[in-house]
Amino acid sequence: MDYDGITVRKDTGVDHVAEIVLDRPDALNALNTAMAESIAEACADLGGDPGVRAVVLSAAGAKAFCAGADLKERNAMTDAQILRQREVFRAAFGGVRDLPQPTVAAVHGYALGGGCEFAMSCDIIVADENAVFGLPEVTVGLVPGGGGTQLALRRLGTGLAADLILTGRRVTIDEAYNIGLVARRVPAGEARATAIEVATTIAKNSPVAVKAAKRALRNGWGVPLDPALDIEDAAWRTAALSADRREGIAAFAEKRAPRWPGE
Ligand code: CO8
Repeated sequence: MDYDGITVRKDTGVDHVAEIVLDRPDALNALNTAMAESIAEACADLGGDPGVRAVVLSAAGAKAFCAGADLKERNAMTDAQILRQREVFRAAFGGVRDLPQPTVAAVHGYALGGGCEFAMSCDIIVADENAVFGLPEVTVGLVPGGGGTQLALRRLGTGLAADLILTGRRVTIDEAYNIGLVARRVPAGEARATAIEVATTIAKNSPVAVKAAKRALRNGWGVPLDPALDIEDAAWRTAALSADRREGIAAFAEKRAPRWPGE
């Protein structure tokens, strides 16, 4: 498929691991309309591909993961155009968030505004020592709109989410790691390789179980305990009644690697 502003790889060199690369390095991978359309299309394709078991979201260039929405493109837009663009952007962020397979963000350099929201839309964030996160939307008259207010609340809690979103301040890797925004902190230049490793580990597990566990993690947050445990129970039943579960236990008993049917 022809994509604009991103590169999509199904041949990462690792079985079952695909990669979406934000690929406008001259603009610090800022998100424009064409790129957002491409991200939504790529997610629809990868999400429906049974050969893909984990997706890495990485970025080209040395300086940034993504510097947010393309403010130059927006500068020339009317209100009506901005509203139309919003729907395209929502589809892009929703596409990443709603991928049924686990997603791993590989962050280096700036992850600001929409860039931070893309990272938070992934299940796991790997970031290098030079990563800088922030939700500076209020400094340009906006509110985070790629899921940022709600994802920050869920990941960080009300106090920290308010601090970051209302001040628009930047967060260096030390703080990002300490507050749990970043799951794995790695030396400069190693975020992508580590994210691929994480995705590789995930892709070796039962695809049915991994997707069901992701659904439970995502849908149980903020739900009272008893209905949340029902969500976990539904995930458990999906896995327990699957061919993957039968294969997983047989492989354990026969002391061999499982060959997942994926159903
Ligand atoms: N849009 C367009 N171009 C950008 C952007 C951007 N967001 N950020 C950087 N660039 C361009 C610069 O204009 C520059 O281009 P040129 O060389 O042609 O002038 C090039 O990238 C390099 O940037 P700088 O020279 O500025 O590099 P610095 O190292 O000096 O600074 C920064 C890097 C700190 C990242 C700085 O560029 C910056 O502050 N950028 C803007 C960051 C920002 O405010 N982002 C938030 C935007 S709002 C947003 O993301 C809302 C998303 C909502 C989406 C959800 C809708 C549903």
